[in-house]
Amino acid sequence: MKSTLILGLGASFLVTGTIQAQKKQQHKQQVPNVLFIYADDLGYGDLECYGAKRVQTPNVNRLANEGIRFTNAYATASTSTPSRYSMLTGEYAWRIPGTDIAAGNAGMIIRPERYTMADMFKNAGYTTAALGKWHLGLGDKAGEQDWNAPLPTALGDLGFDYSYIMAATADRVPCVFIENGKVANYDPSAPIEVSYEKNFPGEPTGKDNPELLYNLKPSFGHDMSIVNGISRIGFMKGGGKALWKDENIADSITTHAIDFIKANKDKPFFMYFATNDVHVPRFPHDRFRGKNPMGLRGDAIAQFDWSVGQLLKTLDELGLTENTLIILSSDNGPVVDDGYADRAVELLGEHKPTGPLRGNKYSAFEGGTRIPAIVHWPKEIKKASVSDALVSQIDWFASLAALTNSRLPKGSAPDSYNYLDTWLGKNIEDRPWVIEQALNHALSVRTKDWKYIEPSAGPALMTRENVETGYSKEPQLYDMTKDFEQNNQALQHPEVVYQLQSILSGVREKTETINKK
Ligand code: NG6
Ligand code: CA
Repeated sequence: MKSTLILGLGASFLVTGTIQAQKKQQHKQQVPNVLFIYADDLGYGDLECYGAKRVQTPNVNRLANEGIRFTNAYATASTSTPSRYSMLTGEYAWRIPGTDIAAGNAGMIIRPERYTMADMFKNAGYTTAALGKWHLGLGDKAGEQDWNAPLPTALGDLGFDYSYIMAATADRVPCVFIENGKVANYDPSAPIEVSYEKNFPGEPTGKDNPELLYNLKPSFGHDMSIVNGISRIGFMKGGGKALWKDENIADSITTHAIDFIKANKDKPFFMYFATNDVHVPRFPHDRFRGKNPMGLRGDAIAQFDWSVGQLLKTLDELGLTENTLIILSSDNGPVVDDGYADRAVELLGEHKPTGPLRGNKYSAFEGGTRIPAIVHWPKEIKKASVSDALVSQIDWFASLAALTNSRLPKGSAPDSYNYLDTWLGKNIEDRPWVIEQALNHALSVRTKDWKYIEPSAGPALMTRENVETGYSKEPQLYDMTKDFEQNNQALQHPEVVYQLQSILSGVREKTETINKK
């Protein structure tokens, strides 16, 4: 009797213990939502938490004040398409032809059979979404899309359950949002035609009809079809009600993102939230105008910060902030005049879009690829910090796969390594080297101490953009512990040049690997 009682008690303790353990386990396994906030052309010096003084970014400040702010974080390329390609596939874009700045009618650059970051999240049980700027092509074949029907290949084939995107950039046609592979708000009375070769008869262009440019005029290029009083790259016809108004782009993207978060609040979600800000044409909503001395470029930064704030507010209201991992970054460095007469150069004042870095968007220099990067996850990151660890966006794929306990199919994300602990501030382990790609495909290798830029052809200065490219026929070596790429040390340190060249050729040949899972 006694022994039965003890046995019985023991059993019930055991049962309670198991339930608790299960609950704990479930709790432990409650994976975070992952929200990527990916700005366009936002520079290392464009946010208050990175030293900007002439524009306020309170919402991004909050993320930095509660999370990890990185000072040595890199995009893989100094322009959008290769940078985004690499990030979403975990493979350097320069390995794959056809990954340079895409036209608005490019075919889908990441092919459906490719295992993407979105596939990884989907397989891990997440609901996935892409919002905003896409710039990685749509449909099967360049120039052959029928924009009046569902596209045969779109983001649904890349692991995204939901998408509300711009095909390319705001300065490229078609100027419509595409929702789940179809033009959003489609207007049957105004069928859409797109060409990057020739204009459609009778359609005005920025070049021939500058009087129709009531919102923004180009400073160079961007003189083809006119939509919303702004001329663009490429020709389009039709669109009617579906055409976007530039001043509402941030509102549209943000509203759709909020709707998605609300609809998926009870299950884990992955959202790729890629803003149009602060890319050209910069034409933010009226309510952001005139609050900073830098004109439209400053207003676009403020609008970006507002979008961040709206997402944070939504997460706060739904009680999701604690267990949402937010990664905020940019696809490449900044450029002040990127082809529209928006007075960004004249009104810049003391503001330094790249902070102390040399070069800009397009460059082999640091200004092209070193970007702001902030990681925020209250549940895991209890102490805010600034991390000087050397990190690259190429590693998000493998790092997030580790986070979600995902096993990646053989051959997928070949250039991505798991640096989750560095990203979460658990340590400050550097990547041994980071590879950066310039517009002309010149590659650089950055280690903690040095940066090597391989010789390449091309102008030292892009005159229209006023961008120092860093291209040179001579090998360049910079001591990153001393200054910001001012003194080429290649002749003084041939052994370092040799060492970095070997890393680069090893990465090219795929023989140089990082000894990490
Ligand atoms: C350039 C455009 C520039 C911008 C860039 C792509 C001209 C003269 N310049 O060719 O305005 O659109 O492409 O930027 O057309 S990115 O951030 O999407 O890579
Ligand atoms: Ca960009």
